[in-house]
Amino acid sequence: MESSVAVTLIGAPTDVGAGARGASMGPEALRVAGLAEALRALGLDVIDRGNLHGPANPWQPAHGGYRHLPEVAAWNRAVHDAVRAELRAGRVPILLGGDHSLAIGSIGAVARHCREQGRKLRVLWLDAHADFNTCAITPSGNLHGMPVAVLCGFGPPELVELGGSGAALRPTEVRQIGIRSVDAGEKRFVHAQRLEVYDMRYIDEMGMRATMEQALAGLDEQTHLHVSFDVDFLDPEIAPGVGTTVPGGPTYREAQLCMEMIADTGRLASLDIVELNPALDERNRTARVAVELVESLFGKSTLMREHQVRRRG
Ligand SMILES: [Mn+2]
Repeated sequence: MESSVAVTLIGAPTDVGAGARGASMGPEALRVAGLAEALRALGLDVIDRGNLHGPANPWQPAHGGYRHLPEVAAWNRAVHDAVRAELRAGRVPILLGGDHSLAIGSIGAVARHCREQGRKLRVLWLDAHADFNTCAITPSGNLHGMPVAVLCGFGPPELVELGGSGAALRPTEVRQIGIRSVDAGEKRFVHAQRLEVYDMRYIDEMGMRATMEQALAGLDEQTHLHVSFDVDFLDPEIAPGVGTTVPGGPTYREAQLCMEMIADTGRLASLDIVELNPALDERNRTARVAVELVESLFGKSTLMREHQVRRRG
């Protein structure tokens, strides 16, 4: 009998990095939708640490190319320390955002942990957007459009060096899936940095199965797999409760297959669930869809699958 997987929920109720207010209510909406109960029903050991604390949203225009940089840095320091503590305790941290700028602290801590443990890292970035802007090319200054660039070393030092000196990630450690909205300057930068992007056209042409086989290729027992799940990855038909809806995303079934194929690897070791915006949702239905997908990410399936039979045997 294998010991059960231990996960920890960490709420980060802020929207300081976003262009719309409301993602600050995301952690509570996920709790109300029954996230902890759903994971416990799968046999996981679940601790909910409640919410982190940080500065209020000052709702100011950009200064020097960034909106709310001191506030975003403060929130990310709190996220970094909380995620790091869970990883050191051997648990799987699940960050409940909050906007996607919080991935800077979360993945910063994961990358640091992997360096210390001599483990490889693979980041799956499920998102409608590449989030690869810098202050020089951003149209808005909103830091939730910049976390991948910051993690790769392109950004202000107070964010780039949050998890130690130097860049947290190499672009080769990232796979982006579901992308369908990239700003003009960002497009050139994604290309220049050779980010591996599986955009919606790729998914349309190849199908989700072949896409995920590519994105998950090369994982081994030494690989820490992190999933950064921006809820706007999903088609707005099934997930209207986000600040930046982009039509033409994965359907419910495509998203389920994506999550199930990640679960099948058995390598998932940390997770972000971000950009859920209850102010724009309809009776919390987007939160419920997110919970259903996270259940699949942790191995819920309709039937006993081959690998589960083998593991239990
Ligand atoms: Mn995002």
